[in-house]
Amino acid sequence: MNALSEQAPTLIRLDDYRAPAWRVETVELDFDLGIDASEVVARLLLRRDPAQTAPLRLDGENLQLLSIALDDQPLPATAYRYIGNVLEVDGAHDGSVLETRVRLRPAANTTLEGLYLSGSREAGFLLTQCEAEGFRHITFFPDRPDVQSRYTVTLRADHTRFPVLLAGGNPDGSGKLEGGRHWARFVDPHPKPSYLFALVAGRLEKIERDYVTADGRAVQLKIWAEADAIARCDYAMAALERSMRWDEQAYGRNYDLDVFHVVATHDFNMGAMENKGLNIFNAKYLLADPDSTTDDEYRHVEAVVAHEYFHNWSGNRVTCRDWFQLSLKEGLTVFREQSFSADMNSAPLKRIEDVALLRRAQFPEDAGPLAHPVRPAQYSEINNFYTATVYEKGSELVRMLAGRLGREGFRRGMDLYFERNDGRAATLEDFLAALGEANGTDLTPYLAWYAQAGTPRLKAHGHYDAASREYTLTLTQQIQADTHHEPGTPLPIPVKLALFTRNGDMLPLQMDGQTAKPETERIVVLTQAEQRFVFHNVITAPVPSLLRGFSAPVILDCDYTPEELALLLRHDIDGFNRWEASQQLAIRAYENLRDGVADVALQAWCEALAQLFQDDTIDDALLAELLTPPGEIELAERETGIDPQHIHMLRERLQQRLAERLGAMALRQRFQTLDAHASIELDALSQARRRLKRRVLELLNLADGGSARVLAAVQYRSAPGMTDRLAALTMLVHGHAAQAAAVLADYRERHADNALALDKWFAVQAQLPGDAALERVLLLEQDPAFTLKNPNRVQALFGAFVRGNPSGFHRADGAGYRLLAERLLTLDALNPQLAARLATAFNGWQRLEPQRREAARVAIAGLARHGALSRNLAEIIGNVLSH
Ligand code: B3K
Ligand code: ZN
Repeated sequence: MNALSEQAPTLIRLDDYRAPAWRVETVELDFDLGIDASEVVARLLLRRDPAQTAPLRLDGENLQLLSIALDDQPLPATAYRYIGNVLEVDGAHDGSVLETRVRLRPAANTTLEGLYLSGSREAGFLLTQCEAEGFRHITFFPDRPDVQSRYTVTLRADHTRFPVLLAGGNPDGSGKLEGGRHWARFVDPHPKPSYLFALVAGRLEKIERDYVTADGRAVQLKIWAEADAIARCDYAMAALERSMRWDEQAYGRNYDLDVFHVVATHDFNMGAMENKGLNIFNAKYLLADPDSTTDDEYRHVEAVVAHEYFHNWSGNRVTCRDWFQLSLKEGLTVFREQSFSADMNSAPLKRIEDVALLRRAQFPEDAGPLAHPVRPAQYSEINNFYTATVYEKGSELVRMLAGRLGREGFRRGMDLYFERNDGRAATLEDFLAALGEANGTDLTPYLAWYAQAGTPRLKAHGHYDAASREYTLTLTQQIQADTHHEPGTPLPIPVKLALFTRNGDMLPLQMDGQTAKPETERIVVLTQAEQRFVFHNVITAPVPSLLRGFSAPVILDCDYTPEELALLLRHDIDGFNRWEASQQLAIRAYENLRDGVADVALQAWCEALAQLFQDDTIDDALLAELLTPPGEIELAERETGIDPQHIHMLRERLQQRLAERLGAMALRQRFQTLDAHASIELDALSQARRRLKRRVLELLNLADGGSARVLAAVQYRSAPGMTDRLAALTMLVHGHAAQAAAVLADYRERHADNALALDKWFAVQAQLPGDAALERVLLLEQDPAFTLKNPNRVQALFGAFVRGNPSGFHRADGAGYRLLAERLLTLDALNPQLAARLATAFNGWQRLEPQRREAARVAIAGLARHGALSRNLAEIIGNVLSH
């Protein structure tokens, strides 16, 4: 626990931003690496802002200062002060060189921030994680993204223990030293902020590929992993090449160093990190092979490899002025990654997955006590703001802008953005200015989106006048307060729409003042609190298809009848809106069941899907998604007095009604047809078949559990790859099938040496529905393979339980909440970032039904009273409790 955590948390405010008084032009870092102790010498060439008088202050946390010199003169103790994570130095001037030497303790660093050890003392390797503020755990530095410097890094270490030495930048020599030691130097020609610094040292294997960029640079691509994992890196390498080509073609962006290193580690707090020239990945998002990786995971690997690579421009070449601008790089890069994945796979499915994620993760965040604008106004611990809002909603905002400007206009804007801000630390205003200016338009009204928390609500009401053949669509938006709690301004909300006849044909959309031939799809932009849009020559009362492709991240409220939704579900050619119609209809059907009223919507949903189930022109993967109602978290979002176990039960019943309508026989036949193609191929068709097969088996389980279990048991044994095997395992375990114990034991043995596959073994069990989950979690904690020190394992057991299993976590007796509170305390002492992330599972407790709410409150309040929480956990608990 560091000193700061015992003080009252300081709030950092966007409005307090000041340009740095001191910058660092060049940094020379010399590392003498060892597992227990490493020493770092840093030589900083300082530049002073002539307009400011502040003394030189550098950030530094948990550093043991061994020596300090200014302009080659050792400093007397009276000339500097190291107090409260700040080193203040007297006598520095513009052009001074400050040299510090510090000692670090990598093996004792369980926070996985700064310099730390991955794996065991004997076989593991050293690595760094700096974003957001980890560099100050390595050396004294103005550790803020608007200080950009050129880095020269020299690593020295024992040759046998650390045969591979890597840092960001281009290699600049290496050699032998006395005593079995060696050295390697790296020079990065591109000035960068400290959060992009990285090093790796240890025993690693590599795969290599030569790559030539579109502008002719020869680049060596190297992926590094421990010996037992290197055979699982080929897919990532191919994905990297695809990403590099795509960024050249879609954005004209080329890679800019001679080498690009990617390293896999099993000990990582997040998905991956875009350090300049040396990306570091959580193994979960880099390693892949058919025997241990599901289709979904393959797509995640491809997406994360692309995401980190794309950061080289959106993040590294153009970085953020301060951490409030985080979405400038993250929202934009998620958008770029989503576009890439849509191009590589199925675009409508990608859109469905992205919106489903937004609704599952971001909407609840935005609706509860952790809500914050995409550009927050203040924070205590920046690591708590790597949120779904900054990432996913941030991406939606970029998507709206891209849609508004059109393909070419957006590219023109992005070109200007990169050109104008290359090498700079930019703001969201800079981004909107470049996009706007390149298109001769003012995009500043979109800034309002970045300043308000909460999901906007959009109401739509249509009126058809048969006599005048006019259709009037009235759109109304709810106005929310902005960052400063000032009454907000209306947001610009682009609504992509189409009108359908009752036969499912699209109507031409003719609006006032329009001369060109009317299109059948167009975007109208709502800019006021309420607006009417009138369409002429509409020959029949239409059914509107609104917000096509989810053209704005809002909650739409439209007075559709179940028949109208069923019509869109059958006929809409926008894959996303077709799915959306199914989702909306399923919600109504769910409400029919919940309220015990006439089941008109339930009938309409089942009938429409039964019809589509027979339609062999529809894509298998899309069909699988159409057959899936919204998840339990989404359903809960619409309610107050939430009982997650009741929601689970009702959702099961809803699916059972669908399964019965489709019929056990038809489901079995479909399963068999799909199963005849069982393979490990990764092409879209094969993946789509596996996706539908899984869904069909789940439905069959509800219509005829006996035969589904027999099929699942066979599928488990004969599965050619992980997708099918895990689907079968999950079904048997969650259904408490007689075979469950045997398949779990088999899986355990089969994948004992593969940490990522074993994580899934933990997760499947932690997601047992209902009260049974908690006892299983307690049992699994005792498993020799469980450890609180590995974030993936913690997520596999506790993350899956508290965030991926509402009916298991939310027991009526509150035992789930007490367990989480207890484990958070232990975890917080080891890894505050991880503890804080897990604690977000308490979000939304205020909306639980009274008994659960009280149990949750007691558990959270108990945590809050605990004196020594980390700043990370304290901020989350404080926020969760205070609203
Ligand atoms: N930029 C990193 C995330 C860093 C998180 C720091 N707590 C990965 C990414 O978004 O690409
Ligand atoms: Zn990112």
